[in-house]
Amino acid sequence: MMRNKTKKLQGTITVPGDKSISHRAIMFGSIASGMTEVGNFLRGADCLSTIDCFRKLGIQIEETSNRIFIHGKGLHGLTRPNSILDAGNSGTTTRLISGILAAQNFTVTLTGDASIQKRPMGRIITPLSQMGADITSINQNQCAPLLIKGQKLHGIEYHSPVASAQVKSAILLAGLYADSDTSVTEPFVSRNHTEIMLQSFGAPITTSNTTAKITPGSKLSGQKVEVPGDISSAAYFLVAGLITPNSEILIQNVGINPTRDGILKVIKMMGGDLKLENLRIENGEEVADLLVSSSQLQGIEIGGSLIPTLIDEIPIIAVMAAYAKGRTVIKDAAELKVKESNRIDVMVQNLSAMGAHIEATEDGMIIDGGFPLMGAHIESHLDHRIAMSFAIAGLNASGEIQISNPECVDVSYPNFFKDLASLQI
Ligand code: SPQ
Repeated sequence: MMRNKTKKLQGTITVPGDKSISHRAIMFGSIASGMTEVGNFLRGADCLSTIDCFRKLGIQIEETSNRIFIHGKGLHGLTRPNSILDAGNSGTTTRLISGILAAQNFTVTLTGDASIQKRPMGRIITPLSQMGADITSINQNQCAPLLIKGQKLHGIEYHSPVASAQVKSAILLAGLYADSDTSVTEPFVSRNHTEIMLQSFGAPITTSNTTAKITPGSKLSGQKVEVPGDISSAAYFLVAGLITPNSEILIQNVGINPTRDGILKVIKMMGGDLKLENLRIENGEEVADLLVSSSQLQGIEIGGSLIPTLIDEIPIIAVMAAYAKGRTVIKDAAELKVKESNRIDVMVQNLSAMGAHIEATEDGMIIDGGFPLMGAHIESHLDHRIAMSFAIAGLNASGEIQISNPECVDVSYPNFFKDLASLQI
């Protein structure tokens, strides 16, 4: 079936709360003493998995429409769950909670869906074991399900081979329980929400260049956390506004933490018309309203320290590159292979099906932009970021896009399709 291209997108939207920050608020609130109140919490499937795990660990968590109240029981208040902990589709839940569970005085089994059971957990098992943790991959493949027998931990100085906030956070959380300081040094700085929020809960954390260090021994105190909008969710509308003719979109209340704002830099490098308005700081996190208008974009090269600041935006950046003039090269992004899907292969398969000129490389992709895109059947591989990226790619294609399992967007953005429709006037 043929379908007309979108003529224009116009309007103001507010994207849901940041997924990374929402997870952390539940986790840190649970192991803090006293009440933590979380506003603008992301009620997406991943963050609900985190709530479910901590309820099973004995924490009372109340939910109103978008506020969450966590009755924290302190660092040593978690209790042995009566069943397996299920992290669903969430890598963040699996890896961060492992750091906490490694130090408890009970044993748990932690698992997740089929995708989680394929994602690498050796990257946390190795450093946590160096701290004295007892973690076994039940299928002996360095993936979940994991059997975690809580132990007394000691501090380490860990040099991580990957820039990963999940690895860093798992180690820092275990470090809260260790008998001496723990530090993590990364090749490049990854998102620093754990450092910012743990500090506001009262944990002594210091950072210097690519190293974060935690000193154990202090208790955490419950806080009021207001979660900013998720820049990873805003990215779809930023690109939609840039690649659709006659468009202007204002996205309100977006977190623009410098360890997450690579997408904004890339848009500027590609010549996109993007303005940041109403800049402010909330709970130590930078926040702004973002205004984008239709733009003629140019291909660019992306790699190095920029990559961790936009790792989850690479699928939508690839879409933007397919609509830009000239060549875009994305390198140093091999981490994409171990996300909810292999995001290099899946982007190349699906964008090629639409007629884009794209090839996979060892650590990224090369896109020659500016060729007309057409409708195609898109395989989401149940990956929320793939489904959302192709909903945007389809706006300016001739012909219809059919995305398999589009409901997988629920992981990070349950109202995505409704919000997109609201801009199509
Ligand atoms: O939680 P999950 O499934 O790993 O989610 C993803 C995503 O696209 O939403 C990755 F697939 O985001 C990660 C991100 O890639 C969330 C995250 C965090 O909150 O700490 C950090 C990044 O992962 P990593 O492995 O680089 O630390």
